[in-house]
Amino acid sequence: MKLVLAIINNDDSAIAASALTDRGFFVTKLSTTGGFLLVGNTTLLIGTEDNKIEEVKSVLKQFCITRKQKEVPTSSFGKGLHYNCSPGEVEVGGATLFVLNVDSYDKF
Ligand code: 2BA
Repeated sequence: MKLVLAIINNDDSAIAASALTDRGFFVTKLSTTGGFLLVGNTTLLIGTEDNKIEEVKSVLKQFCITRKQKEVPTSSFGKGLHYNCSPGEVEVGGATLFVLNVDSYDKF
């Protein structure tokens, strides 16, 4: 059993979660914030069997698009952190995936 943590763009989250649930995966959606841009993104938690990990990756590859995103140096939470940086653009994935081993999995 594995737990996939997939950090994806908010705009892709509904279609990606829906594609996963259509294929029988169980998905939890968390609202998260990237530490660099300090803007909202989405983290999906997907608990699944080892032999299904490639299918999860393939679905996320299909529905999560790489974008250019502007740095916002005056975002309220991050105000001051990038004070000396001029605003620029960064490429934001697609999806960033962590695949963790699960010691135990129960539902009561
Ligand atoms: P953010 O931290 O807001 O990062 C947004 C984008 O800014 C990144 O896109 C990358 O292009 C750039 N970036 C991030 N940290 C940087 C740094 N220290 N120096 C230079 N450029 C940097 P992605 O790599 O596609 O990451 C998208 C989001 O996925 C990140 O949002 C963060 O929430 C998460 N993430 C990515 N890698 C991670 C990691 N190793 N650990 C935890 N979260 C990660």
